[in-house]
Amino acid sequence: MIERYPPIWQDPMHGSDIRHDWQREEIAALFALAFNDLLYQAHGVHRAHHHPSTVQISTLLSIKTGACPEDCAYCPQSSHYDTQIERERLLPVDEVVAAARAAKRAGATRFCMGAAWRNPTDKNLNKVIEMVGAVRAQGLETCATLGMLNAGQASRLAAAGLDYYNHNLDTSPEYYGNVITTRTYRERLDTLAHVRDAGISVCCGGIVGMGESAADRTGLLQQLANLPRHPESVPINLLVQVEGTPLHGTAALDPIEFARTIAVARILMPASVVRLSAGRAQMSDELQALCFFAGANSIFYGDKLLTTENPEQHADRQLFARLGLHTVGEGNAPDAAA
Ligand code: SAM
Ligand code: DTB
Ligand code: SF4
Repeated sequence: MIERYPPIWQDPMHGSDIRHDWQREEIAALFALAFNDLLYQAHGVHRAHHHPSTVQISTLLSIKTGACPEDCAYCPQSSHYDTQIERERLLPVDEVVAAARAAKRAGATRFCMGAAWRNPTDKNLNKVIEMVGAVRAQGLETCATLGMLNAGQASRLAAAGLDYYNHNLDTSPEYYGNVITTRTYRERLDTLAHVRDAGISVCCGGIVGMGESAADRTGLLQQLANLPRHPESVPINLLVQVEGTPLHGTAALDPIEFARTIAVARILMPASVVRLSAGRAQMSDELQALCFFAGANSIFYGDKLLTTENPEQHADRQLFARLGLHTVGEGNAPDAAA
């Protein structure tokens, strides 16, 4: 097995290990490696493409919360389920700018605006475009996650200067129907193609711990790695179980399997930034440290994700200090040392 996967990071042509033809069997074989072999390989790939101790941090803001018409079985914001979410209409631009400023002061380099929409209306998009301009003016990278986009909407966001668009595949094509019935996998791929064609950087990943099989985790990573271009940013979310959602009560994923998922994502998409995304509040520091070693080099930073809890900023700063991790752009932010 090890012979089949030579240490590709030793290749001086780094670009040559970027592949888009990963077969399921190959990916399953990576998952099946002895843990130490897998982590060694993943960490080698990581070092060949990224600074090993630098982590990019993004801050999320829910700009429109709850009452979403989609039925994503994991999501507290779906109107199909009875959860304790306080609905909110689209936030005014000045509130978004205030949150972006605070995120920048705290050391974030990217600000990600999320809306509980199936897709934005053109009127809503005008508002988001205003927000993108105002957030950029604060000196932050911008990201938005607004649901499905058509080609025209993606072009408008690109023209507004949006840096990243987040749209996840969530799981394997085979498991997808168990989780979402109101939008197809094909529609997700179409949105991703529009975002890519518009010249916006793609942020695309998925969720594990939803009761999917190991084969489904393999299938998700295969879909991501075999996109025409790898997403620049790959968020790997661990399901945050929210009471009232159908997935509440799902058997927890083995943390070692989670670390394996990060490691395999790193090997398949060597140059992408892999984000250790939702679920960190439920993880031990040790698991997070393992994930950073396995190739994760980005997190969501700030005490809230969209509607659920994320670790406190000071806890993350302490963890970074204990691990000797530095953040992208560190030193530019007044509060970064706090
Ligand atoms: N409504 C838009 C959409 O779904 O494309 C944008 C916002 S949506 C909340 C963004 C992503 O958050 C989802 O695709 C899903 O991957 C992730 N997410 C939502 N709820 C989650 C949960 N409970 N645990 C982990 N990830 C979650
Ligand atoms: C992503 O992959 N994870 C983020 C972001 N993209 C938008 C969202 C996580 C949401 C977790 C549940 C919540 O806080 O509502
Ligand atoms: Fe709506 Fe997005 Fe939640 Fe699905 S994940 S219910 S589309 S907010």
